[in-house]
Amino acid sequence: MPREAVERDWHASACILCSRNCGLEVQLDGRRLARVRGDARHPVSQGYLCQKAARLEHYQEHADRLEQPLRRRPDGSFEPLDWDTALSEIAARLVALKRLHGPRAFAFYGGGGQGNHLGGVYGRGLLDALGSRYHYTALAQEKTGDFWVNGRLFGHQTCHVSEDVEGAEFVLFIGTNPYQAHGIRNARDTLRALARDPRRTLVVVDPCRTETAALADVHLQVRPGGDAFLLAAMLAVLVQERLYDEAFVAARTTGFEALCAALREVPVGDYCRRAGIDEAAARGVARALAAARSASVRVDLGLQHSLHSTLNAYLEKLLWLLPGHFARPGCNALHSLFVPLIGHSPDPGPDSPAWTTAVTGQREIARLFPPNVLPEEIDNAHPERVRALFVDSANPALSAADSQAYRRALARLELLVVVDVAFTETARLAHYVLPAASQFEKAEATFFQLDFPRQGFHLRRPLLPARPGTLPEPEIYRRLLVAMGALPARFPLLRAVAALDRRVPRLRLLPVALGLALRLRPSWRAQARFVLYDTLGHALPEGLAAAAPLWAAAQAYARRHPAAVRRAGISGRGARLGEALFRRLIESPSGTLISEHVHDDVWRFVRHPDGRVHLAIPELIEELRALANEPEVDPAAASYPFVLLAGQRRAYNANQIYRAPAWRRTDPDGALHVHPDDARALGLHDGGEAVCESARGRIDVRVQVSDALPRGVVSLPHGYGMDYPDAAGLRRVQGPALNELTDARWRDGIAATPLHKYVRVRLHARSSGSA
Ligand SMILES: Nc1nc2c(c(=O)[nH]1)N[C@H]1C(S)=C(S)[C@@H](COP(=O)(O)OP(=O)(O)OC[C@H]3O[C@@H](n4cnc5c(=O)[nH]c(N)nc54)[C@H](O)[C@@H]3O)O[C@H]1N2
Ligand SMILES: Nc1nc2c(c(=O)[nH]1)N[C@H]1C(S)=C(S)[C@@H](COP(=O)(O)OP(=O)(O)OC[C@H]3O[C@@H](n4cnc5c(=O)[nH]c(N)nc54)[C@H](O)[C@@H]3O)O[C@H]1N2
Ligand code: SF4
Ligand SMILES: [Mo]
Repeated sequence: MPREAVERDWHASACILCSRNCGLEVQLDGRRLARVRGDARHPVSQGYLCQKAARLEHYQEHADRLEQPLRRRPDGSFEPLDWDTALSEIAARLVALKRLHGPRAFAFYGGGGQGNHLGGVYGRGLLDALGSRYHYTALAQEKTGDFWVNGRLFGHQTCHVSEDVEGAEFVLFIGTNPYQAHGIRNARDTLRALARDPRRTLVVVDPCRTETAALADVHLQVRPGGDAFLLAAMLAVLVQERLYDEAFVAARTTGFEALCAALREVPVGDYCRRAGIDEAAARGVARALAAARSASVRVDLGLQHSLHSTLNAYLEKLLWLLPGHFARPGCNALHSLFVPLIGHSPDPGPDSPAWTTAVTGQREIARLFPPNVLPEEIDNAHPERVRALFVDSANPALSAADSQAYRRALARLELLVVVDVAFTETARLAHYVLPAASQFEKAEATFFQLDFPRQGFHLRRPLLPARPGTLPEPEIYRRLLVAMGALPARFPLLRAVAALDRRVPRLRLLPVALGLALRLRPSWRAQARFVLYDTLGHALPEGLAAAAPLWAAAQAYARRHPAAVRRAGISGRGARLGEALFRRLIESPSGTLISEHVHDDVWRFVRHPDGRVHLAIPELIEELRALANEPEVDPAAASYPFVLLAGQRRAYNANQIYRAPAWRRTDPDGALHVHPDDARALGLHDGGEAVCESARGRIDVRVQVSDALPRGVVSLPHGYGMDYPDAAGLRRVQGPALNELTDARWRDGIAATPLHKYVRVRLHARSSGSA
């Protein structure tokens, strides 16, 4: 393309590749995202971008983008069809399935990943219309153990914890590599500032010498899966040496004694040995953490995808709670939620609205269900098995544990519908494939507002019109619900009021009319998002109709946190403050600050009626005690002698969001990292090929020798294994399809989250030509 073709205008948007959703600016060349740079006006990222965002054109335009609805023929091939036919056929099948088998026959998977959460609001409307609670998501393959613990400690599963890495004197990262994975604001700048400052301490607990660990003052190279032992030992040091904050514990918590009794029994030296950590080093870190004026602890998949993951979530939180590093500057805190990504599921019981699944008896946590149980919930003769599944913005055929079980289960469904921008591995198994507009072709936002005390929100405008043949999710689900008879086709009266409001500035009739309509028509209330979309949506600036439900969110948020919203420079009282907040969102193409809390607010976010943190969780105290009887295994002596970390975050992976392999500048094959001594012993060489085999499956891998891992541990990256046409049009798999190696039954006992960081494998060299 000639350079002159590139427009000179920079359009504000956001990166869709990780939970930080940095603000960016884009120059367009026709429909191409020709240039991308950080947006200095974004209130949170302030111009920061990492290397992955520069390549977003490979998401927007590629050979597997979908352009029309597809229906599978009996021979497995697909035929195009028009939207009306597709949606009326799907609607008829859903209605019939519900009549025959009830709401439990239906499940929904996904509804937003690192990017499109606005669309997810509407997808959830389909579940509500069918009366089903089966919402399966990626969040329930990593974070639900953590949410469950929050529910017990703080009284509600929406009590989510944030860190203040930038303000903390002492920072502890356990099982996370923010240098690559981010997850904290402007990660590389934040990490460098931390490493440079001699008054601050960075400790990393990770089996590998990651880029983050290399910057640390102390790196505790824990044995994979050994964290529960290490954390228990460090907590025991706090209790046995009386290093906890007695005043804080007395004034703000309950249950300390029951917990203490278990921690006093912990043999510190023995547990450190089992974790592979020098006892003096572990004691040193526990003491420094307790002595620090402020400390923040941040964890991620290294804890959540490993052995004892729900117990780990508990112990990790105790580590900052006992010394009182909570609700103070530089410490962990709870934060407010502008649009709750998750809900609360009371523990199952006679009066609980929460469901347990029909086949595996899995409990609902935070209103979510874990992908690890879904194959069993489908592939079964149980009368209440899942028979119909919608998958939206997820690719479980590759990204969920146990691809083999998933392929089998998805093939047994009576109805599988996939809503995606790309013709994914999951789409190829569907009865219907519905093409969505991309995240640069519609209004979008993410609900990852997980910061404290300041929160931003970024409502992104469409950069481009949708491709012909595609629709944004709000429109897909609205039309589907209308076809199912679950929603009126139009709201003429309310629309007329909206049009009037739009023509006459300052006239604010719609809120009143809406309130009245929802009161008169209780059946509309459950689908208020669609009512707002189809009425208020028309009164919003061009392209922003999908943002209409944010009006209700803004009202609710302003009502709950008026002082914090006003501190962000938004003025008004009562409903006017909500209006002003909503207007601010609409008028801020680069995003805006929406609230600024004070640290005392955290105590308002605690939801136990007594306002305290409940330190004792009996089920987990029991699991903590049971560590003492856990048999010691020596992986090296077993038939699968290596521990595979199945899913590392690296410079060029980004979940399943990029399909076109050309976006990667390095590591095209997603190499297996292996220690030089192990490589030598196995006859593997750098750049060569190997076979990696678990009890569940085997895959071919490229080898990269690396001394960043300990002996006996190997790693493979997440986000590979998609197939994609090469220059000759032949479909080729790019890199490891990791979940061929994992088994859906390898999961946490409470949350059923996968144990991807502890996959036992064996390796052998693959000579060219060998099978
Ligand atoms: N580049 C890139 N960034 C991403 C993503 C991506 O695909 N690519 N995905 C995004 C998503 S969805 C997520 S959830 C986050 C995840 O972000 P992270 O959890 O930070 O990323 P990982 O590399 O999966 O795992 C973190 C670390 O856990 C360590 N680890 C492995 N086993 C253990 C163990 O037993 N104990 C301890 N303590 N540590 C262990 C690994 O060595 C690794 O360094 O990243 C997000 N950011
Ligand atoms: N073995 C192993 N497996 C893992 C992990 C691991 O570490 N190891 N990590 C797990 C984790 S933490 C996560 S978060 C999951 C992520 O895995 P998934 O839940 O599958 O989520 P993504 O990879 O984000 O899914 C992206 C899908 O959304 C589609 N998409 C993009 N934009 C749009 C849009 O605007 N609309 C619609 N409808 N679709 C869109 C993309 O084309 C793609 O198919 O993977 C999990 N799987
Ligand atoms: S940190 Fe990188 S991948 Fe994450 S949102 Fe920012 S630019 Fe995108
Ligand atoms: Mo994730």
